[in-house]
Amino acid sequence: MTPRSDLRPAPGSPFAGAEGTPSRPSEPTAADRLAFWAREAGHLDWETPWSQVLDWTDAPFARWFTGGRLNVAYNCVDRHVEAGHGDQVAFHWEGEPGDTRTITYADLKREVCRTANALLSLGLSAGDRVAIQLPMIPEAVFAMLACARLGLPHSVVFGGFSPAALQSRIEDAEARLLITSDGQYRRGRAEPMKANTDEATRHTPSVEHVLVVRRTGIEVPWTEGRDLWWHDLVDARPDEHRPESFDAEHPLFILHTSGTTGKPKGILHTSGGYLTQVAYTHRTAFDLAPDTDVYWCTADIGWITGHSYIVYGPLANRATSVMYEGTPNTPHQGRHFEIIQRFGVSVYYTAPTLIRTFMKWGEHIPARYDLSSIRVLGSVGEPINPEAWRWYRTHLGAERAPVVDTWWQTETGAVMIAPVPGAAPAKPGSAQQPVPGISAKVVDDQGDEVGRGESGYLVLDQPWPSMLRGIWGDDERYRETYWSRFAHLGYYFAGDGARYDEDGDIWLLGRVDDVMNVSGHRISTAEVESALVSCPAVAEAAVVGASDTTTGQAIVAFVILRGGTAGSAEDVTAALREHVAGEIGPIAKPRQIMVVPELPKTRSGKIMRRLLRDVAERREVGDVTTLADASVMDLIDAGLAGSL
Ligand code: 6R9
Repeated sequence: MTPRSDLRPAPGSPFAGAEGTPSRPSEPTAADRLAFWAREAGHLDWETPWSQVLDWTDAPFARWFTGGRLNVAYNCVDRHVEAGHGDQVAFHWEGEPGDTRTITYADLKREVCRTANALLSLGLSAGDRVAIQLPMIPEAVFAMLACARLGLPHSVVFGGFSPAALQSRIEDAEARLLITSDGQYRRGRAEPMKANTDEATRHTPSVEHVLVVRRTGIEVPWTEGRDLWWHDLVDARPDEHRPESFDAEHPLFILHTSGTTGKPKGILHTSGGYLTQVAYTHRTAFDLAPDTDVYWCTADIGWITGHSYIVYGPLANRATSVMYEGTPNTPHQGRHFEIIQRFGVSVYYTAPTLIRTFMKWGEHIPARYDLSSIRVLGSVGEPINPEAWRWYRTHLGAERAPVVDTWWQTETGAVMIAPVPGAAPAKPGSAQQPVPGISAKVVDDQGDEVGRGESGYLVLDQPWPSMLRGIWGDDERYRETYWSRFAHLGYYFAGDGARYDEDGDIWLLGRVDDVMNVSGHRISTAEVESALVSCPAVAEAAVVGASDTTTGQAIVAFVILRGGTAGSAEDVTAALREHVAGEIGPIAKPRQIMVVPELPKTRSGKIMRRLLRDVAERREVGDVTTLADASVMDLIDAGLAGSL
């Protein structure tokens, strides 16, 4: 089917009248950009063509490919089978204990259809939300695609999140169904999962059923009538299901991410524009050849990278992927390299924190394996330091594979800034340029573009197809968080600092807000602070992200204890670390907790994290003149002397 595209800008859109008047001679016009995206959307199969590429009249609420209808799961699965690729492997899956499953596109279609039929039998209908907390097992992909097939927005929750974190996500989405497993393998052990999800669902009346995959065979608590085994419900269902089409703007999923306040934001993504951009960026950033490449993205499905670059992008492009369940050092530190060798992985996409961990383990480990299949290396999650970039290229890429540093966010849905592999001259540590179709700028406080060699804020000055459509249930927070900083210019503010180099290439400098980046995971200082103060022993808490050679940033907390707290400082801080892990999840456990008598505050009562960061990073403390009481830092110093 040939999609029809209407490239006229909507009345009132900032693009109206923009044709032919690029602000710089080398910049594409808005009409060029829309034509570009229309062509990319044409790679998908639409049941009904769109009538307009972009409707930005209700900015910042975008509508892409308006009037178009498609089925996301059909595009990721069925159409490849119909085109004769049913026997192609979609996933080489490997479990942590070493069990494997090979899933072809024909297998995937059968599994997704069965799962969809099972969800229908539970009375779910388009628009109902489904929460998913699963390990990295194939059923996670079947579940997501079955939801997409039926128009049920999914809300995937990382397997390492605590019951409380799961509960708040289920409540926010008002999910009717939770899909989980009995347990999960972590570092060689079968850990419970259902027991944790039961704790979360004790307080979530919206959940009518819990569908449980048997993964480890461990004992589980069971609620008759509510809980259902996957193998009982799904396996017996018919493996045919006719997909129905949905509006291009039908919600595809909600994914919660940390913001500057304690409450995670439910980032909303929709169907047509999202799939267009994830497929396009996956194909071009990794130079994907679907017939010959074996692609492996090491992210967890609970993060946006897993959604866009394990599930939707690769499957839309008919990629053959590797999916691995476990940790990289189980049972030994060469596990990833062994997998690369076994499956002949040609495109490997991971995070700088893992590269730095590999560096720590030593280059003799990858040297034991045949990694010659590797053709392209990708990086995501945080700025990649040049040392890690070089190590990655040398020890995994044999000095010839391009390293593609991809900058993007949960909110952007897909890659936004990345070098074109093989085409751009390599610059260790720089994401370089917005990908074709995307416009990004580095601006100063006023929103004026900074010059070469200068730093400022990263903004996206034009809408893009996979942009978030809002924060679930909170339009005001959406406007406030992303669009208020440069409201007069209509720019999206990403929350990251960046710099142009002398060639005009972009270097990312990390977050400029109170969001920390620990091993590529976003955690807000406020989230950890509220977890700490929820403990009765803590009177006040301040949290900062301090630089860490492995995890990028590490969480360092400063706490004031209530009078009469029993136990030694070590016992108290150890208990507090566990408390935070219990409230949020082990990823949020502070590396260090320091007990202090006071916290540095401005006269208006704002905690000066900058000074605490100096302490945490063992630097000379900076300017203290705006402190209400400048002697506080001396007090903190005196109290900590010897403890650092
Ligand atoms: C995809 C993902 C987004 C934040 C983002 C930025 C940081 C991600 C980066 C990068 C520098 C890169 N970030 N990729 N910083 N270079 N290549 O990670 O999404 O979890 O939402 O995090 O991560 O600070 O703002 P998300």
